[in-house]
Amino acid sequence: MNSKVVFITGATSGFGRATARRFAEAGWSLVLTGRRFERLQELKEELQAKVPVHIASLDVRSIDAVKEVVAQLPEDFRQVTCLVNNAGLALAPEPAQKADLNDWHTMIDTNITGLVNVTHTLLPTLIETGKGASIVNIGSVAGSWPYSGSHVYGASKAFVEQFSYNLRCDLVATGVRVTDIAPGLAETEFTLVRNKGDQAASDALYRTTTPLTAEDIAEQIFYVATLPAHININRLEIMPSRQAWAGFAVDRDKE
Ligand code: NDP
Ligand code: 8X3
Repeated sequence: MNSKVVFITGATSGFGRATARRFAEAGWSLVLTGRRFERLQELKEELQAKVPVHIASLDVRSIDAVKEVVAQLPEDFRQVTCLVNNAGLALAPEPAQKADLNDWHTMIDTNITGLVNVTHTLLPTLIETGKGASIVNIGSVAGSWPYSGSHVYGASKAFVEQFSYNLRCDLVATGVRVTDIAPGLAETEFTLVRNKGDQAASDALYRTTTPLTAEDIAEQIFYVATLPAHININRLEIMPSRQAWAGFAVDRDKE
């Protein structure tokens, strides 16, 4: 049995849940966190016959909560080898000038503050694990490519990208690897959350194309975390083959 431990934020849905299943297939012990505890319980029930599973309700925005969850890890789950910083969300799909400031703060608090909270708290453990340890941060194509309605979301993912590179510089002699995984269009609950529960809006985005699946991204996360210890994938940008970049926006006079 593989005794390595993966710590996943946002394991209640989408990429995080698929990642839990992928690492379980390979025999890793799982620390699964997220705010919706019932979903964590369901996932634990599904996977505990295969591997050891520890679940903890966690809102990554609270540093006190993060510290408590890490401090209370049972002995067999303490030596984390891989941290998957996946918890995150987009809100306010409308243009910046129409967006609610609270939504901007929620994205900053979750995608930036939450991610640094968990990273800072687990860094000593990951450094102790050393060679072969990894931090896999979930960024987005929105971190590199601007589009209308991305405002703070894309900017928060640009933070994830640069933070990942900067971490690499500091951790280069520790054996701890850092990767920014930047997915494009992927069908999860992401668009449902972005549109505040509007299932029709979510269905409309994915229905007439072929988006990535949560399992596609979980496979990439597992891949980068299980490469030989001397290899670091710095950034992996993944789009569905039916997605590409749009052109520049140009404001024109009416003729
Ligand atoms: P989902 O909405 O399906 O999953 C998001 C996860 O984040 C949930 O498990 C949710 O758990 C968790 N989460 C949200 N806020 C918090 C919080 N404050 N504390 C702890 N957990 C939280 O979307 P995805 O799986 O698609 O999203 C996962 C990551 O991938 C995000 O960072 C997203 O930005 C990124 N991404 C998504 C893409 C897509 O097209 N789907 C493309 C590129 C990047 P809970 O609500 O239970 O707390
Ligand atoms: C989510 C992908 O294309 O909606 O990060 O910005 S996209």
